[in-house]
Amino acid sequence: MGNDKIKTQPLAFNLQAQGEMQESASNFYNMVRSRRTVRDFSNKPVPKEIIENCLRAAGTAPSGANHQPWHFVVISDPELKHKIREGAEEEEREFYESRAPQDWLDALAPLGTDANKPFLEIAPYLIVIFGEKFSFDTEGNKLKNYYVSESVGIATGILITALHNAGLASLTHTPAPMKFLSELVGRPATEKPYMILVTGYPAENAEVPAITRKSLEEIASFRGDD
Ligand code: IYR
Repeated sequence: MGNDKIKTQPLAFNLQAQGEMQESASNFYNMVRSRRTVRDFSNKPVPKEIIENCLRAAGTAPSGANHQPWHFVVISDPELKHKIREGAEEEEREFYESRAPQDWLDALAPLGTDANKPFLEIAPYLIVIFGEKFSFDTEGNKLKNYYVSESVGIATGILITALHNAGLASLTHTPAPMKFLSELVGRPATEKPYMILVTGYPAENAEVPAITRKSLEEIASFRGDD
């Protein structure tokens, strides 16, 4: 079980000419740089097929030992969204009123966030993302997963990018603790809630904080002569 070396096949690699590579890199940067986290959503419906394809994209992420330790629960049911909002706001009230240290509250002040999360009911879809601490093989044996948070983080990054590319806005929402989500959406204790990705169209005239991104020089260092 599980010890056979996997068969290999030729890599299907799209080798691009240098000019084409430069254009690809620049086009992709221009596409992702226009993404902004949105907190003000429209209730305009989104075709489910778009979400499905974005999830397929997320599912291509690399993962520890290729165990693909993620699960996405896509919620459009108004009643369930209402319950998630109630659960999240309860946690958030505690966070903002007592749990958060002052430095954290100060860091959040420019974003203007508070314990009210109306977007959890307004946005057409809440994607609740879980990391699987264990998987099961085809015979039902428990398999330990590796680098779960890294793997789920990469998959979530691809999902956020895929949604943006498809013309949708998203918001990473992490009420803490998130245990209430497992019970509400009926996932087993072997899975840890990772975050809620709220998605849909932005509200008309939605505003976002006027923030900037660090420059390349600030985020990267190069060692070498080239
Ligand atoms: N989870 C809280 C607080 C919060 C924390 C961080 I770090 C943010 O970047 C934004 C919010 C909330 O959702 O309000």
